[in-house]
Amino acid sequence: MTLAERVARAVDAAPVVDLHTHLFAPQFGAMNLWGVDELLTYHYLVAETLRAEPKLAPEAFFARDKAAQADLVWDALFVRRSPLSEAAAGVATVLAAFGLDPAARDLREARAFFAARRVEQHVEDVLRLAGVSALAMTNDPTDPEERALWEAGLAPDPRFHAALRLDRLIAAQDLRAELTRWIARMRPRYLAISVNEVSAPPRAVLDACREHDLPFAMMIGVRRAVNPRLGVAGDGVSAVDLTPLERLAAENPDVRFLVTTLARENTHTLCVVARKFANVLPFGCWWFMNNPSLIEETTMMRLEMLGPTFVPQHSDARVLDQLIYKWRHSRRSIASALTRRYGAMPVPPTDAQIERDARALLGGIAGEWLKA
Ligand code: RAT
Ligand code: ZN
Repeated sequence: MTLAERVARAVDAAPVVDLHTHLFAPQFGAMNLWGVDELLTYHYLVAETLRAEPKLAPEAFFARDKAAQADLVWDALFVRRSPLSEAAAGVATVLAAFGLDPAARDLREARAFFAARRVEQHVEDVLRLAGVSALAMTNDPTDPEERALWEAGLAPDPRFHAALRLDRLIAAQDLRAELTRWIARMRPRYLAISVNEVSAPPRAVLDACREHDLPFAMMIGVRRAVNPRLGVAGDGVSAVDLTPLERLAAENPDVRFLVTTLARENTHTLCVVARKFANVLPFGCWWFMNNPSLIEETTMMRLEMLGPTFVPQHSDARVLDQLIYKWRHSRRSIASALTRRYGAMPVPPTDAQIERDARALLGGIAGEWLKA
């Protein structure tokens, strides 16, 4: 077996702990999204469809029901063009994994397949096909639908861990009380926020992290609603100054920070910050970075600068079935970067070494931070 094959085998076998998704455990009912219409109306693909079909006004697209939107996406990106973008290729990978034809002219066969699935079995099959053993959700108590479920005493599948999202909760009048209440109710594994520029969070957030021994996740570099006509597909990116992150890590050595950046230009600086501060854990290739070439490049850079002490990827899946492609594709990029680094060692690694590293990178380190 070649080195590349040995590494691929270990990376494929390593269970994933997925540090950031937008998935919901089956107990959340209709909030748990799956199936071909959900896959095709993923906002990454909506943006690509509206770009490919400039005569289709966003307002006209969003006015249609979900199945009609999915038909439009299928026609624009799969029938009349080849699915070459990462998000489109991902749908093809998922369909093929279920034995469906990614080159079908319409969605009849795929819809019939998903309609015949039982949700409990589907969750098991997807987690197995993706090799995912645990994951973090994104939980926002300001969302009325989600809030009602938590208040009704919902207990999620133990593989689906809560992560308390603060993007909107942070504006609460009595943030301290809200945090106490939702930490008690959700038992989150970390607190999280997405920001454009880094600034110190309110004192109540850092206090809650200390008191409950919870990491604080910062997702840095998003510029919301650059094109508001695209709705959730309309956000952009900018490279940002990470000096405030250094200050935050230095002033709060007892708080652990999970950090991902959206701009490719910020990847290197984040590695340098992490070299200086062991309480900063770089994780994932977020959103516009979640492409095979950038995952490989980013993973190489992180391996060269940090060794195997980071979390190379998270899926950011919004639709359950996406776990299959996000992790199959990411595993390839991670294996390729690892193979190149092992190739630079004077003595080739043993199978046991490769397995140890693959397990740490795919799930071990994330599992420690998530207590999963
Ligand atoms: O990647 C995405 O789906 C984005 O829309 C965002 O949800 C982003 O990942 C976030 O968590 O803010
Ligand atoms: Zn996300």
